[in-house]
This record gives sequence, C-alpha cells and structure tokens, in this order.
Amino acid sequence: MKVAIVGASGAVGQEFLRVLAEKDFPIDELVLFGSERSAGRTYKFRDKEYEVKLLRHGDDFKGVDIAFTSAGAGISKEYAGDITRYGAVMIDNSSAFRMDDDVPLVVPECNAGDALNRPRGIIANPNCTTIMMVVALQPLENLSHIRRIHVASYQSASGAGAAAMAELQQQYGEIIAGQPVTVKKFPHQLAYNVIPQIDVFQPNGYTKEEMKMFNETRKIMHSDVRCSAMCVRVSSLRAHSESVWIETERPISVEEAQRALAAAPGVTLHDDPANLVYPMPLDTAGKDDIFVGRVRKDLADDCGLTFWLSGDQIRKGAALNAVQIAEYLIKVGNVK
Ligand code: 11C
Repeated sequence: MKVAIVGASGAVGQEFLRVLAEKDFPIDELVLFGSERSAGRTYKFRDKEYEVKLLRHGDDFKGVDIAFTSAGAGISKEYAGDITRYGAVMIDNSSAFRMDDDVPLVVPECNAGDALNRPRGIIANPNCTTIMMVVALQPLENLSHIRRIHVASYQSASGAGAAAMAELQQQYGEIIAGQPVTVKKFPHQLAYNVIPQIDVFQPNGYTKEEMKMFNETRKIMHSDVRCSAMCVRVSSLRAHSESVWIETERPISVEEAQRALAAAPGVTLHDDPANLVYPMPLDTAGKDDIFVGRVRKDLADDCGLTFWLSGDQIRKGAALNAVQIAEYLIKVGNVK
C-alpha cells in the first residue's frame, strides 16, 4: 500500500504518523507532503526518515492508494483533483466536502458502509466534536431513536492546531512571568479563561462549529435528529469533553444505557461517581476510545438521558478516525 499524508507537519499530520505506526498499518511506501514552510523537514516512521515534499499541482499522487489530507479546507479543495486523479482514495480531515451529497461522511462505528459509495474518490472525516458525540450516541440510537440533542462542548486548545497549543502554554508562562499575554490563535486570552466561541458566527447566532454538530450528526447517523450545540473553548491542552442531553422516542433507563455504552465499539464507560470515576481530558488524552460517564436521567424530560464524555480530539477526533476508515476499506477489499 502506498500512503500519502498531506499536512504532515501539523498536529493531525504528526498524529497520523503515530497512529499508522502503532496500528501496524500495511504501508510499503510513504510520502509526506506539506507547505513551503514544512517542505524539507524530516520525520521518522518505523525507523526510517522521510522528507516532507512540497505539495504542488501535477502527478505526485500517481500510484498512491490512500491519501490522508489534513491541511485545511482551502488546500483540500485546491488539490482534490490532483490527489484523486489516478485513483487514490482521499480521506479528508477538513470541512471542505463534508456536506456534499456525493462525498460520504464517515465514523466507522456508525456508518462504515457509506465509505464504499464515493463517486469523487473522496471520503470526509467529520469535525472532531461531532465524531466523539456520535460514537457515544450510536449505541443509544440502537435502543431507541434519538429525537433531540442538546450539547455543550468543552474543547481544548488542540482543536485549533499545534500552534494554538503552544500559544496556550506560552500564555501561562507569560502570566506567571508578569509579561503581556500573546493572543494570536484564539479570539481572546485562553489561559485562566473559557471562550464561548469556536469558529465564526453564522446569521442564526450559532457558530460554524455548532452548526457542524447539527448538520454532520444528521448525515452520519442518517437521522432527522435536531442537535442544538453550545461550543466552548476551555484551557485543557488536548482532548475535548462534552455534556450531552438526549431525548429518545421511548424512555431508556440508566442501566440499559450503561450496558449499551459499555458494549459499544470505541466507547469505554467510566461511570463510578461514588469512587470519583468519570472521564476527564487529562486521562483521555492519548487514548483511542471515547470515554463516557455521569449517565443519568434528565430531570427536565421523562424521555431524556444525560451524560458526559471526553476523548482525544487529535486521535479519534481526527487521525485515528481517518485511519479506521482506511482499515475498513482494506478489510473489505475496497481500496481501488
Ligand atoms: C476545534 N473542532 O476544536 C474544531 C477543530 O471542522 O475539522 C476542527 C475543525 C474541523 O477548534
């Protein structure tokens, strides 16, 4: 298998290298691509050094079987033709094509089969916050149809990229040293703060991130569910968390939900409040699964259930989900 990574120097690009190495992914040849800023850098993969090549228009993707792209929506749109021209499957981490009818939007725990129908050779990886939520929702949807979702997110700096993570750490250092605080990657200082804005505002008063949760959830789950989200940036470094309230067609008991969650692929139930066991970003960073806890009845809705989740945004929220899509294609013999 010849594999390409576009955006190899970014936080997600680097995670691709780690996940592919850990998973023993069948790679005969690896090519890394990046911008002018990262071209020429070298990264180690399975004891071999690879140099990042400059991404350019042309035939560089000839012979590539799978291309993982994570360099922003603009780059994905500009280079999709070059990447897919000779048959490579482009698994795209950006928001460029997610809502296009002829591009499947895939979370393997929910809709792996959708990846097989890709007329443009592109499969979209959803937004991290959506991925984490639907992994936990699918086993509950299997018990009773979810009609409504309310969700408040607690998103770490990693969602804004490697430079944003560095900026958060820098801000703490500057505050401690009594220096002016650098604010470039976030709309306000994030250290010692929470910011109730992720991405830009839309005409309806919701942010783009919040509308992604509405639209992407429906597409992935093949559902008419309505999701009302409040997305908030918090000062954890990596791993996002979410507080989720759902209304199902028939009431689901806490025990039934816990059993379904504990048995679900990609989910670890950490729900033992008596022993102070619940998911937290410090514990879930670097892990594959989405961790769920605090499962309880919604006191405001007889058909309602509420729970808390936390998961690594760079891993299952981005690189790992894309690699799992590729693993599925390999398993069913559908790469080319
Ligand atoms: C964040 N969820 O935490 C965003 C980052 O659509 O892939 C991912 C944006 C996307 O800032």
